Amino acid sequence: MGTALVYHEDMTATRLLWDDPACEIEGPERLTSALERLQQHGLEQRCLRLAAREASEAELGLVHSPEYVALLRGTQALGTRELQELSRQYDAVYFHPSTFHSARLAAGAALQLVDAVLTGTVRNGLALVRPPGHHSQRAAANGFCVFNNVAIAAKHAQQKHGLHRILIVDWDIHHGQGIQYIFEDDPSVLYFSWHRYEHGRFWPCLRESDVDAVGQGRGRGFTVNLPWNQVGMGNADYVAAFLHVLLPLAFEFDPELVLVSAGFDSAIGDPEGQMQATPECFAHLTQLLQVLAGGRVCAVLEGGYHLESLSQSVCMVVRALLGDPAPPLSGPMVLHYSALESIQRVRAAQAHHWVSLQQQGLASTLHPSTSCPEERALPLLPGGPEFKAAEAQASAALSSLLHQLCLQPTPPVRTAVALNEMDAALGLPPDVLHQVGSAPQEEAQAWARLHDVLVQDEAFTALGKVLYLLDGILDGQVSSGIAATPAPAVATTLDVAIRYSLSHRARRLLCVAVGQLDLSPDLANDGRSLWLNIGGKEVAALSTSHVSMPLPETTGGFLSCILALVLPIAYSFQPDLVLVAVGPAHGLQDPQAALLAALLRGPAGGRVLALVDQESTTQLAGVLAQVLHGEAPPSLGPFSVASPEDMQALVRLRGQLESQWQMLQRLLECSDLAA
Ligand code: Q9C
Ligand code: ZN
Repeated sequence: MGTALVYHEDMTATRLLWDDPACEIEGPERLTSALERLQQHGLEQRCLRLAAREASEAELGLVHSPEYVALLRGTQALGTRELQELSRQYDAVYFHPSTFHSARLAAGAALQLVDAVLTGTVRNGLALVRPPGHHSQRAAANGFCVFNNVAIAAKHAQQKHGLHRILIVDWDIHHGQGIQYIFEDDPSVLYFSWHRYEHGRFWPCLRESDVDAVGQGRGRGFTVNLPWNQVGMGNADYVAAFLHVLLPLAFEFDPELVLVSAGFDSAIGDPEGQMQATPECFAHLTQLLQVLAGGRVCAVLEGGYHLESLSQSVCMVVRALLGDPAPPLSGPMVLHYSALESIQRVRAAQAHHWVSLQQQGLASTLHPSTSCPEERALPLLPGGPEFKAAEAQASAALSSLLHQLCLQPTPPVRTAVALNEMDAALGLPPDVLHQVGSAPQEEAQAWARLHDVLVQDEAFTALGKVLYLLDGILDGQVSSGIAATPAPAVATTLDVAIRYSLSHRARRLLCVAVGQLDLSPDLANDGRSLWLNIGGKEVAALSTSHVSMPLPETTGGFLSCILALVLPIAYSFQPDLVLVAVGPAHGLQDPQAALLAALLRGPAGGRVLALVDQESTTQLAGVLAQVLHGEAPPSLGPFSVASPEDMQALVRLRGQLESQWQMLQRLLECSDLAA
C-alpha cells in the first residue's frame, strides 16, 4: 500500500495578470518548486504518480451553485480588463483565462486522491494543487480560492463511497471559513481549523472563527476552531494543539477518512502566517494523523507562500506519508502562554460535546486569567532600516536552517526484527530486515556482569541480538527494531539495554515499560533516563524521572493516558531513543500496544526499540513491527469512557509533574510561567 501524488502541470498556467500586492504571492512557482524539491529528495519517485483530472460540473455542484459554476465557466473567454473587473467582486481573488481549467483540475485532483485511497489503490497521498480551496464558498471565490477542493472531496466521499464520518484537519494558517460554512450543520464531518486570529484583527477577521463557533443544529460540536491570538507559534504549540484538542476529539469521533487542508503558510518564514513551526513539524502532524482511520490520510495543498519553507514542508509530509520516520523536532518544546490560553478556551467551548474533554477536569480547572502582564510579547515586525538588517539576518538563518534539514540522512534500514523462529509467521513488509547478527556472547556477558545484572543463560543469545540491534539504531543504520527475550529476562535485558544505550551516544533515553517491570534504583536519578511504567502497581511520580501508573481499564482511559501524559512528557524530554518494553502479564491489548508504539516514533526521530517476551503472542510482535515500520495501527474498537479512578490517577500525576514538563503545563499563574 503506497502513497499517491496527484498533480497536473496545467495548474501552473494560472497567474496574476495585473498589479495587486494582496494576490501576487499566489503564483505558479509554488507548485513547481515543491515538485522540484520532491524530485530532488527522491520522494516523487517513491510515490504513485497520478495525473489530475478535471472535476465534472456535477461534482463541482456537490458544493457550489450552478450559477457560480456557470460564471466561472464564462471567465475562460474574458479579456484581462474584464477578469480584473470580476476579480474585484471578491475578497483577495484574481482570475486568469486558465482559472476555470486549473480550478477544475485542483478539485479533480482531490477527488482522484480520495478515490485512490478509498478503493485501496494506495494507503494515503498528497494532491499538489492550485488554486487552493478552503476559503471558497457555495457562490463565492475568496482568498485565492475558486472551488472548495477539500469540501468537494468530502461530499464525494460521502455520496460515492458511503462514508459516515470524515475528519477535515485544516492546518493552513488562515481560517477555512468556506469549509466551515459548508459543513456547519453536518455531524458527519468534523472540521478542525487553527488559524492566526489576533482577536479578530487578522484576515478574514470573522467573528465565527473564534472558539465559540462550534457548528449549528445537529452539527453542534463538529466545528472546532483554534484561533492563535499571537504570531510566532512554533512546534510545541502545534504538537500541543494536536495532543490536547484535535486527537482526543478525533479518536472519539473515529473517522473513516482524514482529509487535510494542507496549507504551509503556518510554517516558518511565511509572510502571511508569521509563525515559527519548522518543516519537520509537518512530518509529526502527519504522523499523528496517520494513527486515525486506518492511515487513510488525503492531504490537499492550500496556502504556503515562502517557496523554500513550503517545499521543505511538503517533502516532510510526503516522507511521513511514505512511512519514513519524522526527524526530531528542533528547538525547545515550550508552549507560548497565548497558545495555552487558546487551547484551553477551545477545550472549554467544546467540553459539552465531547466526553473525552469532560473527564480530565481540565476544561473546568483551567480558567484563563484575564490578563497576563508578563506575556512574552513576540517582536512584531517593525519598519525602518534596522528592520531590514534584522530581516536579512533572519532570512539567512532561515535558509541555513532549511538547508540543514535536507542534509539529515534517513537510516538505510527502517525496521529490523530479531524475533527468532517467530519471524517467518509474522507476514511483515518485504523491506523489514530480519536481523541475524548478534553481539558476541562475551560482550553481552561483560555488559551484564559489569552492572551486576543477573542474566539467565538462555537469555544471553537474546541479549546479544538486542545489543547488536541497539548498535544499528545508535549508529544510524537502522531506524527502529523489535526484539524478543525470554519472559523472566525482560526486565534484566531492558536494564542492560538502558545502560548500553546511555554509554553509546544516547544522551537521553525514554523507557516506556508496560506491565510489572521494576527499574534498578540507580538508573532512576541520573536525569538522562526517564522511566514511564504503565500497568505498574502504584500511581506515583516516584521521582522526577520515574512515573508509574496502573493500566487504564477502558480505551478512553488509555487514550487520555497516552495523549495527556505520555506524549507531552516524551515530546518535552526530547529523547535520542525510546525503549518500549512489554513485560509478562502486561494486560495491554494488541491494538493499544500498536498505538503506543506508533505514537512513540515521534519524540525520538523514529528511533524506537521494542522489547517483547518470547511467549507473548506472535500477533503482538507482528503488529509492533508493522507500526514501527510506518503502518497504521489497528482500530482500538468502540470508544469507551475512562473510569473515574483512571482519570483521577491521571489528574494526580499531571499535577505532580506539570511543573517539570513544559508540555504538560496548564494555565498557571503568570509568575509561575515566567519562572
Ligand atoms: N487585505 C490561502 O492561504 N489576504 N489564502 C488578504 C486582504 C488573503 C490566503 C488580505 C490571504 C488568502 C489559501
Ligand atoms: Zn492560508
